[in-house]
Amino acid sequence: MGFSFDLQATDGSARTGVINTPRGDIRTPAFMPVGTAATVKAMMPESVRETGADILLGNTYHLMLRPGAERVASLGGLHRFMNWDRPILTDSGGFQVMSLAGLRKLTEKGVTFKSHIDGSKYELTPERSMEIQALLGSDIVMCFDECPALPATDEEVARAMRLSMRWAERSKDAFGDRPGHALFGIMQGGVTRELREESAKALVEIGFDGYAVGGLAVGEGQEAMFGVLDYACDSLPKDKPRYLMGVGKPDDIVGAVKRGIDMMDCVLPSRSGRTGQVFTRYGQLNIKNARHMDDTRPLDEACSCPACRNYSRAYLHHLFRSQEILSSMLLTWHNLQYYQDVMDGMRSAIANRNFAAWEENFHAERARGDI
Ligand code: PRF
Ligand code: ZN
Repeated sequence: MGFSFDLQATDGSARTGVINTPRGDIRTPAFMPVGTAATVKAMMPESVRETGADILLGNTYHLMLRPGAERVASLGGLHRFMNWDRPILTDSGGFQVMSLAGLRKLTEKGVTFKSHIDGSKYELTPERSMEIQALLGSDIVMCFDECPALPATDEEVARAMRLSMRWAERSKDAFGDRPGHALFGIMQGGVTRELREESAKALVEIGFDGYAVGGLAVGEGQEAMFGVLDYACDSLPKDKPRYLMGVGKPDDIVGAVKRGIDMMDCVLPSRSGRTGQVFTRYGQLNIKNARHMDDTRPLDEACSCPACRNYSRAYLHHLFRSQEILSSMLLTWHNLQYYQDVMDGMRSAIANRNFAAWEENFHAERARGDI
């Protein structure tokens, strides 16, 4: 059995379907929890699965530095290493090099950089990124690209996009033919329509199993991001999954799905869980706040997660204030559950063709605010 995408229903531009892989199905629209260092921080993989996640994201950059891609391969691959046997998508490394590594040098060939862990020197090229992602055993491999930080000049955005398109071609050649594994191209081009369309055309010409929209959520703001998505999705093939990289807050995700996005990933639910930020249907709260000190209610009485089924806000407040490890575990679980429940709600709404009503209720509940 190979890799395929079945589009099952659409409602306006929103889509629902299933990506079939040898490691299991991915229901779309899908949210991918981030497991950067071969773990979704503070969560056991079976708990991540219990929230409803069908797929995780892993990172080439972090795993090549520690513990090393060759080591993961010799230990049986990333799935076995971290005890997650369902699909894993890996990012290609370039974006993380630009945001995390020291002393970077970018050439036509690739990027050289110093590790943020011990300062030692590494090189990443499209070819090495494909090799690392194969060593990890990634199910969905991302092309090696360059994402410029915004704001940037049009010339700079165009240069990075055209380099990324040449790297996309090299990525495809290096990826080769790997039945059951997919390679996704990454669109760049900032917030400039002509550059986005040039990028989409170049990627479609090369031909990929799926298409990512990169270069967004890098400081341009939600309105500008939605503005790009309004036309970017139309320039991509209807029969292939579309992945918006590194997005986002709950309302970003809903707006992206409304505009035709099928997959997303973000550290927000897991990272926020560790800083006491909690996402609920009625908006965000910070469990650190003194008003939760004597509150016997759960975070959300409708949530099925263990934080909500078994514990009061008062207890969660106490755990956070005491810097107990269980605080990170419970709040991360709850946030991931909330994100997966939003995805589940959208999938059902699109299948029933009442996405507009679902979206209206989503915004109305958040506007209520008294949490
Ligand atoms: N490229 C890659 N990874 C990414 C991005 C990108 O543009 C983004 C942008 N939001 C997040 N992660 N390869
Ligand atoms: Zn909960």
